[in-house]
Amino acid sequence: ELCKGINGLEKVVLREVRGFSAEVYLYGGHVTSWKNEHGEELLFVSSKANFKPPKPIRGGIPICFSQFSNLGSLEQHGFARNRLWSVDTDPPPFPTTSSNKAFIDLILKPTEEDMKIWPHSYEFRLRVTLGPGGDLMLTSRVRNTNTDGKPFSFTFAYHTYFSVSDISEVRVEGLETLDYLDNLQNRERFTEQGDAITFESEVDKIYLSTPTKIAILDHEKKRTFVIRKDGLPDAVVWNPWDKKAKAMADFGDDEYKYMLCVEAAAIEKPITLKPGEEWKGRQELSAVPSSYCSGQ
Ligand code: TA6
Repeated sequence: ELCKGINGLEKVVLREVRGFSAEVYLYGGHVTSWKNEHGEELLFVSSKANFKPPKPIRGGIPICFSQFSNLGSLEQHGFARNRLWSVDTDPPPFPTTSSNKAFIDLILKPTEEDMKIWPHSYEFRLRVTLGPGGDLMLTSRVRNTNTDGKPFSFTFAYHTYFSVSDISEVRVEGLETLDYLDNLQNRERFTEQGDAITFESEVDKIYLSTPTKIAILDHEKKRTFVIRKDGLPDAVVWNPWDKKAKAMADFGDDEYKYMLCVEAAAIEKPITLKPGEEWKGRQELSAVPSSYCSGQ
């Protein structure tokens, strides 16, 4: 249901029959909570997050559109996460629990102001769905509605912050041996080594042409997050570690220990749409018990 969240910002709460829940703020179209049937929060939101426009919310699933990072002339990660979205009245305006799926449709279109910084007409529809087993699905549809015949290009990421019990006990599987651009080394291209990724220091890598399925194993919780994605060939892995954590005002000094960003993205090859064309990018998150023991 639609209700008031932090600082009076409107949010939609989705509930699933077995007790899973999710929350998405109209500000930023920003998912800030995904809880399992035990009420355990699966996403990370910083205790120092700003829920105050125009600052983006630190955590959850920021929508990076129409520009990832500083790959262009717009503000960092583009404007979508700093805009007020609306409930999309075209499809059913409120969560419809057909076959115990709860979902909400949000929409973002440019204002006159927006057109000054990114001179394109578009319709960005975001559907957030809580599936029968508690899976969280985000589907983005971007349509070029330019009437001047102009195509446009954009880069995109679901900047997902997963909650982990201890970053030094986390492994990521599915990105082995892939090429990546290392943001800590002038985005130069390297090739990942052959086994699962583990974390002992700051990581900021854009993996290219990644598989549709990526797993994040949390040893202590004996839990694996699985990301399944479509239309999003790349994947960013980011942990700020201690120095960068201290440098972020909206992030606790030791919070890097309890989060990991793995971001389904389209970065290396920007998406280009002609007027009338639509792009779809989808990620489906699930949290499953895993018997992973560290060092396996
Ligand atoms: O996705 C990784 C990254 O691009 C990092 O370089 C870091 O800047 C992070 O995003 C957070 O960006 P933000 O603008 O949300 O502080």
